[in-house]
Amino acid sequence: MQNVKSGWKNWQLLTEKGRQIWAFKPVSNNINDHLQNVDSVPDEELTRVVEDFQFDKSINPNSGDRVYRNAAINSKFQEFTGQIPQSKNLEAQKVTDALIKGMNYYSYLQCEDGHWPGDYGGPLFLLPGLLITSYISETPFPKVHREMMKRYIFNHQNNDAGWGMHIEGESTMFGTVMQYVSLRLLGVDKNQEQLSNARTWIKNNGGATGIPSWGKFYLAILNLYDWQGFNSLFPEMWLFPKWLPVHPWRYWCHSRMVYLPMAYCYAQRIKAPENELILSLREEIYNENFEAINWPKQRNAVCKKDCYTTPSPILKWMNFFTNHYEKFKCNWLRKKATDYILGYLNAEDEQTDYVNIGPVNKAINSICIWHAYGKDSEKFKKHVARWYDYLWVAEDGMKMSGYNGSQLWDTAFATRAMLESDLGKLFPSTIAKSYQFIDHSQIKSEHATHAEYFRHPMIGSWPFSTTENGWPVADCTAEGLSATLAIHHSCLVKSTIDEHRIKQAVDILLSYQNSDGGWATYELTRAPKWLEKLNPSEVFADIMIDYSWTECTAACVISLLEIQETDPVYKNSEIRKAISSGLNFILKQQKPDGSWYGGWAVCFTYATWFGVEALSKARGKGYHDDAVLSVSINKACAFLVAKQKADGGWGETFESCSKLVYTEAATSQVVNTAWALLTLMTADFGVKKVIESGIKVLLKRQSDIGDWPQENISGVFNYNCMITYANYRNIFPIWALNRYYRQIIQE
Ligand code: LAN
Repeated sequence: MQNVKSGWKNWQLLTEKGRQIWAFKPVSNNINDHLQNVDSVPDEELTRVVEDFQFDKSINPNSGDRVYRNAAINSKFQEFTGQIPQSKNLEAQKVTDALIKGMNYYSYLQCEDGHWPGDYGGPLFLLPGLLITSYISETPFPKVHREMMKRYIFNHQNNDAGWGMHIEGESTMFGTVMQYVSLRLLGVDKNQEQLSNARTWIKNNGGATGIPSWGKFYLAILNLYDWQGFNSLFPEMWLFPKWLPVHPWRYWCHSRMVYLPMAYCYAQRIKAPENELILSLREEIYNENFEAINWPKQRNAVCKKDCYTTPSPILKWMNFFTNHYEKFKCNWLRKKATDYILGYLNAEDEQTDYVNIGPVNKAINSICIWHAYGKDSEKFKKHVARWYDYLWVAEDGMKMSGYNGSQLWDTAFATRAMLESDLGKLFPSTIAKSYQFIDHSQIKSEHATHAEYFRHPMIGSWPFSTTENGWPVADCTAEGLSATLAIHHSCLVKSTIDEHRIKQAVDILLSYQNSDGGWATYELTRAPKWLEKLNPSEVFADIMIDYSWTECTAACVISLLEIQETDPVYKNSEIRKAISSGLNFILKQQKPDGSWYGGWAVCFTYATWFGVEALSKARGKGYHDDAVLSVSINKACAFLVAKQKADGGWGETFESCSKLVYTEAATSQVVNTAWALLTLMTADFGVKKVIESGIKVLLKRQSDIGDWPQENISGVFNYNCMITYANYRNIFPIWALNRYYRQIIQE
C-alpha cells in the first residue's frame, strides 16, 4: 500500500464480539486495557504521530479508512491461492479474477470475532457533544485522543473557514459553532488563524444566537447561552396519559431517546460554571454583548444556512404555551416528571449496557447521570467507559461514529454479497466467522423493563450494530435472517441457528409490519403523520414518528420470500398476506419516473435496487398481479438506463437526499454503479450492453490488491445529514460482480 504513514501504526483496533475500541500502542489485546500507558507518551512522539494525520479535504473529504485497512492487511496479506474457475472467454475471466481478488482482499478486513469493522463517521455535530460532556463533567480524554480529535476537526474545516453538518456539507452555524467551541475546549488559542477565520464566519453569518435548537442546547449546557433562549421541552409531557397522540412513547425512538435526556437537562437547567474560558467564548461567538442579548427573542432564531425544516404554526403555538408554563409551573409535578425521566434514562443505560441507542443520547445521558449521581458514581464511570466505543481513527484523525458501529449490517450484507454465487464458497473460513458473529448477534432475551419503557419485543431480532446496543431493527432483522439462510443454503457450516430461532425471527418480522403494508425502522408507526408538525429540530426532517420506508419494506419482503422458499409451511397464509401488502406498499412508493427515493443511503439508485429486488423476487409466484409488477420493474430499469453516465457507471451526490431529486455526481461512483447493476441484473431487463459497460467501470476502478476507492459519502439520515459506510465500496462491487458471474459467466 502506498503512502502509509508511520504514525498510523501506533493505533490498533481492539475488538470483542463486535465491540470496537481504538487503542494507542496497546499493551495487550485485552479491550479493557486500552487506556493503559496512554498517558506515558512523550510529547514529541505525540506531535509526530498527530502530524501523520494531516488530511487534504479538498481532494476528497471522505477518508478511505486506511488506518484500519493498513493494519488489517499489513504483512499477513496473500494473493488468493485456491483454484480459480477458468473460462475460455477472456472478458469473462477478467470478471472472475477481479471478483476473487475483491473477495480475497475483503476477507482480510474481517476481524476475528467475524464482523467487518469500518469507519462510520460523517456527521460533524457528534464529537462536539461528547467533548462538551467530557468538559462539564471534568473527565478529560487522554492527551493523544484530544490531539487526534483536534486534527480531525481542523482537517474538516471548509475553505470559507466554517464547518458543515457533515463532512461534505457546506458551512452552517450549527457545524461551525460546535467545532469552534470544541477546538477551544480542546485548548486551541483563539488567536490561532483557523479559529479567527472561523470567528469571522460566525460573525458574518449573524453570530451564535442563530444556532439551531440542538446547538442552543449544547451551548446552554456550557453556560454560553441562556436557557431562557431555549423553547421549553416541557418535561411534564412524559406524564401524559399514554392514549394521547402526542405522548412521547409514540415518537420515533431516536427522537424519544434524545429529547428524553434533553428534557432532564432542561428541567435542571444544567450549566457549566463560569470561568475564564467560558467568559471569553461568550465574547467570541456573538455579535452582541452577551449580557445584553434578549434571550427569549432568540428561541426561534435560526441562521438561514441551517434551516431545513421550518417550525409549523402548531409548534409555535405549543411553544407559546409551554414557555409560559415555565413561569407558573408546579414544582411537585416538575419533580415527578424529572424522577420519571431519570428512571427511564437508567433503564436505557441498563438495557444497552451503557452503549445507548446512538451517539447523541450517549453524550446527553452521560451528562444527566453525572449530574444526578456524581462523577465518582459507578453509573457515570460505566458511561465514560463506553465513550470510547464511539471513537474511530482514520487518516483524517479521531472522529465520533454515527453509532457504536455498523457491525451486523455490514456483516450480513458482506455475507450475502459473497454467497451470491458459488464463488463465495472459496472462502469457507470467512463465511464461518460471519456466521459465528450473526449467531452471536441475534437477540435472545427480553429486558425486564422492556414493556414499561415502550420497547418493541425483540427476541429473534437483529440489531444494526452489536448485541450490547441491542436495539432491534426491522430491516437488520431481515438482513440477519437472509444472511443466515444464505449460509445454511451454502452448507459451509454446521448450523447453530436452529429452526426455532429462525421462526422467532419470522415472528418478529411479522410483528413489525405497519397497517400501511410497509415496515419502519425500529418500531411500528405509533402516531399519525401530523405529529411531524411538532418537529422542533430545524435541521432534520421526518424525525417525529417511525415511518414505513421502501428499503426497510423491501428487505423484509425479500427475507419473507426466502422463508417461503425454505419452509413453505410455517405461518404460510400470514406470510403470504404480509408479502402481498408489502409489495403494494413498495408499488405505491414508486415515483412517476420509475425510481424510488432512498431514506438511508444515497439515494435513488439505493432504494430502486431494494424496490426492484423485492418485486422481481416476488414475480411469477402468485403474490401479486405479475403484469403490474413487470410494469413497475421495467419502468424502474428504464429510469436507471437513462441515468447511465458516458463511462458506463452511475453516480449520485448527497443532494439527491436533501433535495429529493436525482442529482448526478460529476463522476460515476462504484457504489451507485453496483446498485444500478444489481437492479438491472435482477430484473432481467435485457440490456446486456448497459450491464457490460457498468461492470467495466467496476473492473477499472479496482486497485491491484482488490480494493475499490472511497468516493462520495454513501449514507444519510433524516434527509439532511450524511454518514459514511466505509464497507460499501467493497460489499456492493463484490455483490454486483458475483451476480454477473452467476447470471452471465457461469451459465
Ligand atoms: C441508522 C443506521 C442504519 C439504518 C438502516 C438499517 C440502514 C435503515 O435501513 C433503517 C434506519 C437505520 C437503523 C438508522 C436510523 C438512524 C440512525 C440510527 C442511523 C442512520 C445511524 C445514525 C442515525 C441516528 C439517528 C444518528 C443520531 C442523530 C439523531 C438525529 C438522533
